[in-house]
Amino acid sequence: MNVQEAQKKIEELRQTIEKHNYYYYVKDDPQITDQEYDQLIQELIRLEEAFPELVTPDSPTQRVGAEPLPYFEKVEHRIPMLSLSNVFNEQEIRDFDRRVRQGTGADRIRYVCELKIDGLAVSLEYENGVFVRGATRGDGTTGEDITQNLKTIRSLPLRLNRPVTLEVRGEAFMPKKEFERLNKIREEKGEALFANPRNAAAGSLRQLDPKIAAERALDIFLYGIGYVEGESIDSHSEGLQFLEQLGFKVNPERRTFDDIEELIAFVEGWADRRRDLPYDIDGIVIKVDRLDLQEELGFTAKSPRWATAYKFPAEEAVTVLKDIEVSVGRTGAVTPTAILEPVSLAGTTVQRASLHNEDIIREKGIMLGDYVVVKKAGDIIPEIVAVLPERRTGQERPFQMPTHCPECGSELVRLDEEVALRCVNPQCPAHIREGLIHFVSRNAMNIEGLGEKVITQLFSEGLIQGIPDLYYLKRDDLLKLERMGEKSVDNLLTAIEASKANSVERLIFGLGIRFVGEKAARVLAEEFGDLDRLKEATEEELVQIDEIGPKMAQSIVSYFANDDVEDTLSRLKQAGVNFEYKGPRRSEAAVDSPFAGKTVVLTGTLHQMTRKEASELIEQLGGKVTGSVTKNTDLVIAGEKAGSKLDKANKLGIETVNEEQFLHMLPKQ
Ligand code: 3B8
Repeated sequence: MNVQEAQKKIEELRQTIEKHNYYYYVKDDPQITDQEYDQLIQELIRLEEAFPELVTPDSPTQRVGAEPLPYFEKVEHRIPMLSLSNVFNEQEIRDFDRRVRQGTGADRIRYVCELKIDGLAVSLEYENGVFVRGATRGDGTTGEDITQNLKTIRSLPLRLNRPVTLEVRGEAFMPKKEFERLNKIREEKGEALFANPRNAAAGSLRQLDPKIAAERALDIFLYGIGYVEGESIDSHSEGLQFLEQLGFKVNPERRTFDDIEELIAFVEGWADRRRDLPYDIDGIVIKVDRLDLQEELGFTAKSPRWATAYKFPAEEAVTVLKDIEVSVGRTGAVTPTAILEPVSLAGTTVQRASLHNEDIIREKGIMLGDYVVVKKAGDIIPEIVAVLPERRTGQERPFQMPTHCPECGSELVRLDEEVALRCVNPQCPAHIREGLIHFVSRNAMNIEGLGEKVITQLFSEGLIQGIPDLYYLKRDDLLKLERMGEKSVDNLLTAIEASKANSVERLIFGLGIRFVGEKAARVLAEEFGDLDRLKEATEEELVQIDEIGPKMAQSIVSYFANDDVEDTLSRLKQAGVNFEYKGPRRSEAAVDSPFAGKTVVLTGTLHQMTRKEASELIEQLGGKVTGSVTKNTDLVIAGEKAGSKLDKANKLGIETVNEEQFLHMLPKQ
């Protein structure tokens, strides 16, 4: 093969590869297999090795393998890279809209809303359609040249569909999955973990050695044009379409609005839906669509007047770790809890955070007095995700786990393969008290008026020593307690009495058998029908059941083998507590149910019931409810504002129904 032939073949290969790159990484819709793609790359590498003079910087082979840099070159932005002003609530959105209307004299404005990707702002320059330079925002005027690192991002086109010269802006980010993968590897290697995907993305792009970025699957969405030569574009939405046509990855979740009410509904709708996205967003960007109006509005010193960012309530905050409290849970597990300088997080004030166990304290290198990053995951207790060692003063002190139970003084033990330290003294008051709190809790026996406070009070007054004592409480004894009037005592006794009639899955869950959660408790109830039958079950019998594994089976059998448990159960029975399952039995439920044996995913908002209620119904009807859509999913129930899960189901050709259709599938009452 001569140079001319090689040149022609190389050019063909590059175009083919870039095209498939586009389908795979930008469109998320691969047209060839990974092996076929690899073959194309290998062929190109072979040819480029044979004709090194034909290698160009925009060749797909040049995405990785560049040498480490001594430092980053500075880049002056031709047009400053400003940042966005923020708004935090509906009122501030309306205020923004009013300012825009006043500034332009228009009484109705068309806006474009985009997801605000939580990553690192970058600028990309293309000359005649070839990627020549990429930079960070820096201080807005001067950034750093991170071209080598940006080239490793597969969705970033090295060559555009047309030979345009332009500068585009976007957000480089790390998908959540990649972040988890990366942190898992770092954890295994004993390396410091990244606090969140944004830090991980920024950390990767600020490395002088591009091999590090190349090992991490970063991604990029483009959202704006800095400058472009020889194009006439009249609106931001046209601009985004233009970027898409050139081969850039532009976020599909964008919408234009002529009505501010609809815009507000859209923006607020994302506060919850964002959790379903495969990447982090921290808000919604609102932009005036017409470029002439943008120009008319202009900029303040720091940010454009034609755009703003609606920020979701922060789900992460920085605060000081004042102390670590150690408590004993109902399984005897000793758990450390962080006592924090109060800080506002996702709309509430947080003063405590879960530390799970000692290993986490050691892994993250947490010291008393440290600045820490706290995060709210869903609606549950916040947790500490990272320490900020750069903010240490030298006054921080290391934390030592106690060797003895803080409640009963017995020596703590670490059971095989477990991370948690445990107090194994069954008489430990903490143990018993926590077990009682669990027993009465909402998802267990659901005894109203009996919370943590009252249980602690009853316990410390010696009125209850164990679960069955609850059912033998005397009105007169209760009346002697502080802050307990006749009315509350009667209400309490009524609630306790009512709990006797609960279907047995609540009791099974409430007993606090290790590894038996709410779901397993229901399965056991459905399977055995009553507690006396379950008590006699053997391990072999238990592991026959789909949802019951060997660990749980063993735990159940050894629980019922205990003499104290025998006594507890007979006293409960004597008190009149129901031992029977009141729902449809497994074998009956499965008959004729459209959910029997089906794997179902619920997404979006339901109006006739909560997702939890829906999922209980489906399970009673023999279905299995899971959290994510995969090829094993049989049915997706999509409520209002269903997002990526619904998209995925459609893509995979999985049957989907809306809420109304779902209601029709349920048996008539
Ligand atoms: C003007 C427009 C800054 C931004 C902008 O997803 C400006 O538009 C900006 F001065 O920072 N993170 C986006 C995102 C960020 C910005 C933006 N649009 N979608 C983002």
